[in-house]
Amino acid sequence: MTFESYIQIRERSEQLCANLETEDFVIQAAEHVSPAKWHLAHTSWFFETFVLKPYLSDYQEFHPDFSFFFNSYYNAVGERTVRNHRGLMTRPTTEEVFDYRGYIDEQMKTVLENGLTEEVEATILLGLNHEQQHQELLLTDIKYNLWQNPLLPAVINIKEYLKQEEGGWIKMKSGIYEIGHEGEGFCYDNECSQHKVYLDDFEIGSQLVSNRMYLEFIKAGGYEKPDFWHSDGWTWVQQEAITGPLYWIKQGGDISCYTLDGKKELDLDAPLAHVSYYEAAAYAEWAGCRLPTEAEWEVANRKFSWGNRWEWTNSAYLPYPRYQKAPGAIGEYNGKFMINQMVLRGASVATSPGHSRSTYRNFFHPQYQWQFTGIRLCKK
Ligand code: AVJ
Ligand code: FE
Repeated sequence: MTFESYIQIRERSEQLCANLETEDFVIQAAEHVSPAKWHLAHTSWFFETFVLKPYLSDYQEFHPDFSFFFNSYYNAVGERTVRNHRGLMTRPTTEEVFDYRGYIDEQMKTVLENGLTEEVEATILLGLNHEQQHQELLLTDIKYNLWQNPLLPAVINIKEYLKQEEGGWIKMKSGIYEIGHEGEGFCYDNECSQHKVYLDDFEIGSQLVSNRMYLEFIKAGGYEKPDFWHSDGWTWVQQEAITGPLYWIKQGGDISCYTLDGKKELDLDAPLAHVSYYEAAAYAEWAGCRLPTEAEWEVANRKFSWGNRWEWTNSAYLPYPRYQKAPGAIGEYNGKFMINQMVLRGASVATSPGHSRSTYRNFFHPQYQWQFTGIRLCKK
């Protein structure tokens, strides 16, 4: 690995924020999102904590309190800021966070140019993949934070609603398949070990559910009766007064939506985005279908390449056979979240280039709508 390949990924995080004003960097509109400033600092903290401190002799930390401020959830690293207080940190300033990034990159240059052991190289690679995950979170969190603003500002030129061709069904044969990662190239620990699964015959949609299709569900009273919903899903709809996907703006008969590129007319033929697992499951039930399992998705995806929305699967986020956590703090990266969350497959318009793959397992709690999440159906 070279400093050039490192800095290219690091710079992208800053490029995504190029049109933000200082005030935009600071707010945190909900506990599950973070301020842009926090993402920029936390990804630097990752390199400081897991590469610079252990491997660079005489490393001087940038600031003695940053380990506390920018630790996300690593108990083995120590105490940290309460999650829903991230937006209350007006200091360090945004400028200081950019200085922190510069300092970390300078120090990383020394590490990268000194020649790397396999162990350090693997940790840096994890750090870069971590940075890319946070690049997607930066986008989704900026969107959520600025959505609170009545001006509905345009801040990033991303086309969120790409057209897709009309769909059909792909027939898949029953049999024993292998899923999970094996061999060369980076993967997260949660993609291992590769293992066999038996799949019955199934049919999976060649395209994602469109806004138009989802609108039919709403018009049919999908949000007004419990029939199609899980119990938890229906409780969520009622408690949160949910009437549709996040970011839809209904005015009279017209529907527009908020995007990172500002308010746009909703393109009915584009793939639906910003639904929770509960909505995905209810829609599938209403349509007389079901969601694919993650194994079905992975096997079908090998022949096609999907990656416009994160697709909710019907699989709980659980360890694969022979799953092993890394020793120490890094072991907290994925494994401890294997409870109460659902697996999403694919990639989205906000995923960093080259970051996903057919074995990639994303995961979120079932009520969240703020990622670029969509629906692919399987026949019952
Ligand atoms: C895989 C997207 C659920 O949001 O916490 C960031 C990514 N892991 N830092 C998350 C992640 C560590 C993770 N998701
Ligand atoms: Fe993180």
